[in-house]
Amino acid sequence: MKRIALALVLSVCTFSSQLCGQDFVPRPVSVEEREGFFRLPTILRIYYSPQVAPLADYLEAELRRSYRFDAVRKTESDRLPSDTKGIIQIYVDSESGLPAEGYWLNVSGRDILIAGADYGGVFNGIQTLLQMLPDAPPFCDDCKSVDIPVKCINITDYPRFEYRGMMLDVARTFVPKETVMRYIDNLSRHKINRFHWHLANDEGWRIEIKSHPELAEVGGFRGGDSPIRPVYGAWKEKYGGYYTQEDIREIVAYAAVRNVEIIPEIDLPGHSRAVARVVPDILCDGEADTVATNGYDARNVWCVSREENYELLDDILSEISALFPSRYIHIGGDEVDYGQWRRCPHCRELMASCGFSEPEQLEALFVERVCDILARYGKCAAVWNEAAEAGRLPSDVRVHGWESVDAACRAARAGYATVVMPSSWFYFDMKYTAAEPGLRWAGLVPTEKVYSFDPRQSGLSTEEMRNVVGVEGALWHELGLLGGATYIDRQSYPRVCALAEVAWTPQEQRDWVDFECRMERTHYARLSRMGIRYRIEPAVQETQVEVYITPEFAVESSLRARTANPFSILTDYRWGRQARTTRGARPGDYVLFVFAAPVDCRSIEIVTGFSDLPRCLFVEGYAEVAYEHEPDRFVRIGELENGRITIRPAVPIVAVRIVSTGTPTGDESVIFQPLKIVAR
Ligand code: TNX
Repeated sequence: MKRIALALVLSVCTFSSQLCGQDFVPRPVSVEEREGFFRLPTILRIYYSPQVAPLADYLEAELRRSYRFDAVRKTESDRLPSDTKGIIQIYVDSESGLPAEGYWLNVSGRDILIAGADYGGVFNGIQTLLQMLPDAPPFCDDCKSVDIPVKCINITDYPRFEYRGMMLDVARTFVPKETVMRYIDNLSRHKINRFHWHLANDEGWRIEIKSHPELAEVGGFRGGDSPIRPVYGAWKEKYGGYYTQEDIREIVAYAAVRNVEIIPEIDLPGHSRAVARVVPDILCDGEADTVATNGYDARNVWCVSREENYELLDDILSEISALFPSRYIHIGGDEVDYGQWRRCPHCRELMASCGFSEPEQLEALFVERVCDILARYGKCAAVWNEAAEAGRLPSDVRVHGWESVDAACRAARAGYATVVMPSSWFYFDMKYTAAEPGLRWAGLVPTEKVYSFDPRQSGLSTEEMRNVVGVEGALWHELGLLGGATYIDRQSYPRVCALAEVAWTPQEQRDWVDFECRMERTHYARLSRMGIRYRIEPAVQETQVEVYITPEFAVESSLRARTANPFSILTDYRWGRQARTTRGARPGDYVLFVFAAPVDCRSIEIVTGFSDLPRCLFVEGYAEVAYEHEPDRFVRIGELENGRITIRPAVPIVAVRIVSTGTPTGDESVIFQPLKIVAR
């Protein structure tokens, strides 16, 4: 069925050029194809206005990557020569009347003109032009004979939203400088113009701060001799990395050429275990906890009442402000656990003296103080939506609504500039489909769902919609180490393509079938040429029907289970329920399942830890079974991998035991999922 549908889509593509046009992604506002072709000459002449000098170099480099020219001549000039034959002109036309970042692209038989409303407009026009260029011909000795035709066309185009963003979390998994640059480059080819760079969280501090070098030198690593516990896959060796200020300057400049503004984020006052391990004094009780790092509950929170904290933050933010030209610095504000503040005598005193009844008012106070610091460096704060609900913040704060559409709407209604990025549409660490890698707490996020998002459906009035500055996708990165080298690309693409079109193209011009067709016919091939290892839809598999059986058993363990999550939860085999122990695993810890009667099955899957996330697990261990014919002897049958194992006993068994051999992770508990036993 799927195949027939695809064939239909492709035939629509082939026969309706109007529907697919040049298969641009994102689709431009207005495209008018004309007769004829422009042929790229072997002597390439680029005319450019002074504001876009870097783009003349960029365009030359792009064209050279694909084609060979006898010579390239670049001329800085606002005016064209009388004979324009064969030239490409790129210029800023401040009187174009086009919206910001808009452009005209005009390809005639004689020349190619790109006029932008501003620098960004010219950059966007260049992207559209690059999408029109044919595949690179193989290099040849006599290039003059190589024909590189570009279809004659008139395009008028401009973005739907000024903020078209993508967030990358480099705290949970470190992403090397070159990969970050490549990521930004590929975003810019989709006319994404904001890169939200999540630089610090519980699991790592990734930016060099010269006045406090230990933040990155110590806080940038976990495991081994680091005070930060290992987590998320790197268990044995010390793992991490950070960007020097020189790296950052290089990346910022690289992004700026590509019309991408970088918004750095340091997550405050919660999600701050990494910095708290390096500078325990920032905490209310001044004691760094020794529990494993954890993205889900934020127990390491900066003390609000400690004056020295604001001095440290001033040092940090002054350096960050100097490095990033963006007006906004993202200071987090999500998932703050107020427990520490409730207990801290100084925070309680502060609450009393301010007349506060709720600790969340302290969060608002904290954000306000950080805003004051930022203001001194000419910056404003961006925050996650929780911070904006904690109290009234300065009116120039920008809010990222991630929890839900509603959360974003509340921020917009309250008058804040709002970036709409509800997790159920825009979190690309979620799975595409149930059988693929990723998290799933915000639901499955297939590309079609991303594409379907229209911020107007949120019920905001036209007036309130004006506060919606745009949309953003996010790639949180807890699973990066397990996902391997292709993880970032795979989770991002093709969802970024859909996001780009949500952000750029007028709603009336958006259509899923049309988008899919442009992707299939042309854009996937472009992604390949960009070197993106995008996700390929898994083939529908002829699956063998698996029948699960639920034999009765009893559990014995060296670990004690919590009252609310006893081992007996496992005995009714309901997937989704889990047993949870009172402490983490040490070497020698075991769980033994003893069956009431011998079990003859095809396989048993044993999963320790969360079902999607490598936490609270046996990081290393093995499984052993006792067979029916020799019930008192355990035979080792395999090693656990990332806390799990599927065993396939050939003959009936009476018991199975898993034994931990790994180093303790500092996890506060071990979680056990129900067994999955497949009938023979
Ligand atoms: C929630 S979104 C978080 C992140 C996690 C993410 C995992 C947000 C502001 N907080 O810390 O990485 O879920 O999907």
